[in-house]
Amino acid sequence: MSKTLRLILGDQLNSNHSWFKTIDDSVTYVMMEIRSETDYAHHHIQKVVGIFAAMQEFKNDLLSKNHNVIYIYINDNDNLESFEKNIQNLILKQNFTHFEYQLPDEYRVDLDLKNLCKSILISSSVVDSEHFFTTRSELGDFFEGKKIYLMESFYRAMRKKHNILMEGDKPLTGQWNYDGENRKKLPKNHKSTSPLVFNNDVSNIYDELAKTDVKTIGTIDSKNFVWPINREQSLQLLDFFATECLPLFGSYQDAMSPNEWSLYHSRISFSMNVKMISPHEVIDRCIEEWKKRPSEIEFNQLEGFVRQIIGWREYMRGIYWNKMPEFAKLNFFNNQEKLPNWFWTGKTKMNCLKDAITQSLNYAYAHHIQRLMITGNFALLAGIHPDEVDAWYLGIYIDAFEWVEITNTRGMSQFADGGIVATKPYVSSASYIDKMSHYCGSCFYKKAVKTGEKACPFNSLYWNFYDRNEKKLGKNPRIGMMYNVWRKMKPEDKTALLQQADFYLKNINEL
Ligand code: FAD
Ligand code: DLZ
Ligand code: SF4
Repeated sequence: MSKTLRLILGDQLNSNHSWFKTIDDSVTYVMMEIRSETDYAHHHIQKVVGIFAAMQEFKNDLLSKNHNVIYIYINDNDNLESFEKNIQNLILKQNFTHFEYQLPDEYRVDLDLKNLCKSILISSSVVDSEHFFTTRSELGDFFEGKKIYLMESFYRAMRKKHNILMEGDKPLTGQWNYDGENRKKLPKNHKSTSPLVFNNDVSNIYDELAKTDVKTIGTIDSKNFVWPINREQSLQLLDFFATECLPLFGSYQDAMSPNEWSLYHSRISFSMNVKMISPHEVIDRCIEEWKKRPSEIEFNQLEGFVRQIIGWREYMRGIYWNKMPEFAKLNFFNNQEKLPNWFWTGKTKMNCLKDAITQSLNYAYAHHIQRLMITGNFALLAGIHPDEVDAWYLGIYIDAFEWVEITNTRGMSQFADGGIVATKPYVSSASYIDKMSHYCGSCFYKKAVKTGEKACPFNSLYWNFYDRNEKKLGKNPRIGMMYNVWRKMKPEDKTALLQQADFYLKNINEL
C-alpha cells in the first residue's frame, strides 16, 4: 500500500492549499518545531512563540478535519531537530513510500530539501505553495536583459495581468501612482485608531521554549499575545484594517510618531508571510471596502496599499529568487562596522532610534518607514556591515523571513546591491526625520545643529556618508544635487562636519 508523507513548514499554513481539499488516509502531514529553524537567527521571542502557536493551531485544524498529522514538539525526545533528519527518521520507521513538500520561500531550505530528496530511497515531488501572485522566476523573465529592475513597471504589469483596479488596459481613474499624496506628517495631537490586538494565551509554548537554550531577543506577555495565531484572527485583523485604517493608510504611510507603534498600518505581514491568509484575499477585502464607502475612502489610500502587496511584496520575492545566493554577500560600500550595543536595548539618547528600537523589542514590529528611515538609515550612515544589519532585521521582526527581509534590508535599505532594488541610497539628515515625525521636539539632540554640543548625529553622519562614498555615488544623477552642495561648502565647515561624524562613530555606543 502506498503511504505519502507531506511536509508543512512553519510559514506554509495555507488551509486553502489544494493538498487539503481531499481527506486521504494514505497521506500523513508532518510539522515540526526544530532547532535548525529557531537557531539560524536570534529571533524575537514573539516570532518563535507566534510561529509555534500558529503551527499548533494549524495542526489542530487539520486534525479536526480528519487529516493524519504528525506534530513534533520542540522538546519531544525523538525530535532530531532538522527537517532532513526528522523526515529520514519517519520514512524509515513508518515505511512511507513517497515524500512531498511545497516550494519553500527560503533558499537555504530549498537547497536542503532538494538534497534530502536526492538522498532518500523513496520517490518525491514538490508542489507550489499556492500563495503568491507570481512564480519564482516571473520577475526575472519580466526584466530579462535589463540592468535596472524598476518596481513601478513591474507593478503596472501586475495590475494589468491580474486586472486589479483597471478599466480595460488603462488604470482606473487614469493615474497609476498616488505616491505624491501619500507623504503626510500626522497633525500635532492627532490620535490614531487604537490597534486591534489579540489576547492569546501562549504561555504553554513559552514555558516549553524556556526549557530549551534557544536564544531569543525582546519581550513577550505570553498570557496576552497580541499577534493573530490562526486564520480566523488573521481575517479579523484584515477586517479591522479595511474598516478602520484603510481610510487614512495612504496619507500617513510614511508618518512616524512616538508611542504610536502601528498608526494606520495593517500589521498583516505576519499573517500573510506564514500564509494564514493570501495576498489575493487581502487585496479583495480592501477593494470591497473601498467600493462600499467610496465617499469615505479616497482612491489614493487604496492604491497605496494595493501597491505594497502586488507591487513591493511580489517584486521583493522575484528579486530574491533572481539574485540569490549571490545577493546575500553583496556589500557595495564595503561597510565593515558592528551595530552599536543599543540596537538590542533601545538605550540611546536619540529619540527616533530609541522609539523605533524599543517598540521593536516590545512588539516584534516597526512599520516600514521606521525600518527604512530610522534604524536602516542610521546603520547605513554609520557604515555597519550588511551581515550585521541583516541578522538584526531577520531576528527582530515577527514577519521576518529571508526572501522579504534580505531584499528589503541589504537591497532597499543598505544599498549593498549597488542599486538593484533602489535607485539611490535611502539616507537622510535630521530634516527629513523631523518633516515626517514628532520625534525631534523632545530629543536630547538638536535637529538643526550640525556640529558641536548636542548636534543631531544624523546631520554630520549624513555628509560623512556622501564624502566617504563619493567615488561610488558621485556620478549617480539622482544624487548630483547633494554633491553640488557638498562641493560648494566652505572647507572649514566640511572639516567640522567630518570631525563631528568621526567623534560620533568612535563613540557610537554612547550615542
Ligand atoms: P503595511 O504598511 O500595512 O503594508 C501592507 C503590506 O504590504 C505588508 O504587510 C507587506 O506584506 C507589504 N509590503 C509593504 N512594504 C513592503 C516591502 N518593502 N517589501 C515587501 N512587502 C511590503 N517585510 C516583511 O514582510 N518581512 C520583513 O522581514 C521585512 N523586513 C524589512 C526590512 C527593512 C529594512 C525594510 C525597510 C522593510 C522591511 N519589510 C519587511 C517591508 C515592510 O516594512 C513590512 O512589510 C511592513 O512594515 C509590515 O507591516 P504591515 O503589515 O503593517 O505593513
Ligand atoms: C522561523 C521559524 C522558526 C523560528 N521555527 C520554525 C520551526 O520550528 N519549524 C518550522 O517548520 N518553521 C519554523 N520557522 C519558519 C522557517 O524558518 C521557514 O519555514 C523557512 O525559513 C522557509 O521559509
Ligand atoms: Fe532623531 Fe536627531 Fe531628531 Fe533626535 S534630533 S529625534 S536623533 S533626528
